[in-house]
Amino acid sequence: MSMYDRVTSALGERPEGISHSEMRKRQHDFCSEMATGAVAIITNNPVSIRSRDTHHRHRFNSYLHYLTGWHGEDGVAAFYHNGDNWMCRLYVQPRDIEKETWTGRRPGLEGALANWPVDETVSRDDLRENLSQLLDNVEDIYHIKSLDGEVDEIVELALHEEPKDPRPILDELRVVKSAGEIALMQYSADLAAHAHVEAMRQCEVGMGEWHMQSVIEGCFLYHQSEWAYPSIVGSGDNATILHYNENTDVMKDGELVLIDAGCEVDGYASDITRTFPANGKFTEAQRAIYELVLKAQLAGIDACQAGSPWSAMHHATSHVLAQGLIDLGILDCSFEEALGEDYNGLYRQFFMHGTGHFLGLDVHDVGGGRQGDNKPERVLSPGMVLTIEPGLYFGAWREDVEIDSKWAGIGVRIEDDVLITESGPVVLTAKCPKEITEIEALVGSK
Ligand SMILES: [Mn+2]
Repeated sequence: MSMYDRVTSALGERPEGISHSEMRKRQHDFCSEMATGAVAIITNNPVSIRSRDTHHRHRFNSYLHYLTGWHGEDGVAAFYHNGDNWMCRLYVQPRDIEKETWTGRRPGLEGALANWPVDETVSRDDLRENLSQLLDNVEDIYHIKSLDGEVDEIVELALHEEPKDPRPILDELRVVKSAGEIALMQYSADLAAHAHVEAMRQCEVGMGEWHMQSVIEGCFLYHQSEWAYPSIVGSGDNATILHYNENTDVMKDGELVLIDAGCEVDGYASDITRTFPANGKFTEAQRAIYELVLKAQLAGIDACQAGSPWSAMHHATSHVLAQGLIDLGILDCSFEEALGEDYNGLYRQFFMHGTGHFLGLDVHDVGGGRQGDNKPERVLSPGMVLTIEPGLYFGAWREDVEIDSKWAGIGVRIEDDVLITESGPVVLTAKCPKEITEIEALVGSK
């Protein structure tokens, strides 16, 4: 059985995408937060040049996707109240056989109206005149700037002041996931979990980091998915570089391999990190660090309780790591010094990132909560999905801190996706093993 078929048979049915009625409810909930005289404009993401006349693969704007499911380039949704109801007007590229021959099919005005949850469609060619008219004498305009230059100009001419930002309203809606969204996120998590399992199975000393990347991303593509963020495959010291994604080194005997990779299903991201020995057997030092990070991760997951403040999970992982670093003799100080007054103590030399982030249509999803966000602390509630991903990094290349040769070159991160429920945390990525015995049995077992 090919690895792709093995993943297929392990996966359940792919869930239906978000229904039109759910998108209509989102539109309703969004518009209800605005005054009836307001107009909200949601644009698509711009295309970006990859080389000369070739573009990067386009990724739809998550807000436009959330409200309308529309992906077409140049798409713009405008929400306005017509006196009786909130209306969703969608500007789309009109049918054009000549252009479609080159760049692909367009649903056009009729197709978009028939098959997307919108009330009206207007040609993008008429945007300037039509949208300007809609905005005439409107004082409350909601608009996200810098995505669509033409819309920016139209809004600027109509308003002469800064538009309101619709994101705070939409982010509050997006941060709590519906049953339909959770089903998609579970599938996304399952696919990424099985892809990681295959990478561990295929791993052999002497293979390239890029081979692991091809296994993981091949599994995504084979199942009509793609990466949610550039895959990180770091072996040896590369595992200690947080956003390493060159993936160009050969995996050597005695090294750890850290893979941080996740996929997208109907826009919903998964985000998994696993760390394993290239040769299938942890050394004593690697095992000690791995066990400590795993202990911290389990404590972090335990702290994902409805009603708990966002920071509880970071505090939980930090306590375990600070004490563990002392117990291993890596930090020679008191627990108070290791942890620091504001969780910025000596342990941060080896754990320099946050414990997690929200997950959804964006891999670092909306809703705040990330360390450094200067907002009131969020309280976890059922339907929220976040990652728990503590790590410890002992880069041999670091000059800022003294690292005993015993630990040099060890980088470990363990990351799962966690759904908050009334009855406690549910690990969506549970199908990806993380116990040492499971990993040692898996690596190289193809
Ligand atoms: Mn993550």
